[in-house]
Amino acid sequence: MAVDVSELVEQAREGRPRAVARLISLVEGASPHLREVMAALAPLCGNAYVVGLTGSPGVGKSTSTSALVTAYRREGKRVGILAVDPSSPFSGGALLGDRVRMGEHASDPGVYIRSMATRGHLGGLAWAAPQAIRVLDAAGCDIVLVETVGVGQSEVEIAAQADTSVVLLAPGMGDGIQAAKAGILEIGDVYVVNKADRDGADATVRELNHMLGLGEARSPGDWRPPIVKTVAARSEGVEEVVAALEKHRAWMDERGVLAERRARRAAREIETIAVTALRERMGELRGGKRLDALAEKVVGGTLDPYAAADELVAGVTEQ
Ligand SMILES: Nc1nc2c(ncn2[C@@H]2O[C@H](COP(=O)(O)OP(=O)(O)OP(=O)(O)O)[C@@H](O)[C@H]2O)c(=O)[nH]1
Ligand SMILES: [Mg+2]
Repeated sequence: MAVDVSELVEQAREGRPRAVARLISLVEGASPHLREVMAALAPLCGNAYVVGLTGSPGVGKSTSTSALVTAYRREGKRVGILAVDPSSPFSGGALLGDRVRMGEHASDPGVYIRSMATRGHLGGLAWAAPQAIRVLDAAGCDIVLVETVGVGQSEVEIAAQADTSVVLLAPGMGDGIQAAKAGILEIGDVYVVNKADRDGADATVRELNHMLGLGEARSPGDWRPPIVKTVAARSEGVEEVVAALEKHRAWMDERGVLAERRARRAAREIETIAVTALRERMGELRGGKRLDALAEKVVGGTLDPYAAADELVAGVTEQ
């Protein structure tokens, strides 16, 4: 099917949701138009503020996201939501519940909701999410909220892609100890103890506070991640979360940290694209004669594996 990329980008800029959806599909599906789309988007990006939300399953990420959207919409901001499921190869299905939970925003033209599965993607989350974020950014979103279930590496990856990372916990989930294990104490810029209507919320805050204080002694100007208690289901504490996000943004702006983070993010993105391309070509070579020939030489002792690798890399990068 013929695709007029500049027309699509134009329509997305006008805020047409179908054009936005189409563009995300193009970048997500690694279509032949991927490069053209990314080139068209490049000069339009850089306005959106990207907030990552992560935490264990069921902690209240979607409910919190929805409440945050309501708060930002009240300020007249355009909001993009990217719900990333790193454990599923299917887009949509597992996140159907989210559609329902976000239902109140589904018909709001100032809100884009998109779910994305990343398992099975070459490069996974690190490859797929930034491109969808770019589409939402170029489409004029002021805020992009990225929700990821905290499983394994995914929360670290999403934290690397966000301007500000929110880590959610809930009382009584044994989260405190798990938090330390999973290393989330290093990635949170803002911590939210949700379900504060349940017993044990204060204990969770205390425990978290204690663990955050155990790290290295901070210098006076350092960011100290705040802990906010919320009842997302009743939108309680959500204004405090918005305030904490604003504060973190201002802190980063003042110190040039935001620009630094974004540059690091771009560097990671370039690296991921390059490595993914190299892997693909290696894969093509693996089935071919070049690698076989090199392997034979290494076994025969006429070539050492480093020299063989150099030759292989040279072969991969020549067009
Ligand atoms: N009691 C209580 N329940 C809440 C609160 N916030 C969310 N819930 C409920 O907790 C359940 C899970 O909420 P979700 O927002 O779907 O949690 P999630 O982290 O997005 O879940 P996954 O995406 O499946 O990982 C739902 O039944 C919510 O209604 C809260 O503040 N208090
Ligand atoms: Mg969810």
